[in-house]
Amino acid sequence: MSGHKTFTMLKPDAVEKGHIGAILNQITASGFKITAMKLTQMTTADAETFYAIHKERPFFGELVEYMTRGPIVAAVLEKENAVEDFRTLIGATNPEDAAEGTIRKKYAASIGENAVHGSDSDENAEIEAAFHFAGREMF
Ligand code: RTP
Ligand code: MG
Repeated sequence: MSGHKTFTMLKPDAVEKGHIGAILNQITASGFKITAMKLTQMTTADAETFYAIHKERPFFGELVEYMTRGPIVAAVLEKENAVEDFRTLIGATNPEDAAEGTIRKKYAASIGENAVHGSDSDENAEIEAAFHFAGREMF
């Protein structure tokens, strides 16, 4: 059985451009329930840990710079089949490849600055939610 929880971040570019409300509206209109949420800013150490899987990739430095340059919205979302359905809702990593109507197609500027994060597995959803939220902040 697939899990019902995923973790998302509205990345600094989405916050800078004033897209928080529109993106959250699309997420909730698509059937996701928000069970934890905050505006926060990642430190360099936070971003290096969160994206540690990419540390050997050529874009790692840029990714850490980008993810720490301003506030993000971190949130935990619940829905049946949450991880897969949320990845469908946000669209491909590169907005040029993202399906019409997806969040990245509408709000992302480039593969590097792509507006939103979505967990890629049930296991990572749990790890990422616990990275950003204390137990009493998740409902
Ligand atoms: P995310 O983890 O943020 O949900 O994105 P994703 O699964 O779609 O993509 P992933 O391969 O995990 O890459 C993480 C983030 O790194 C940046 N990136 N830049 N310049 C590049 O070629 C490049 N490739 C990836 C993006 O911000 C991507 O979301
Ligand atoms: Mg990823």
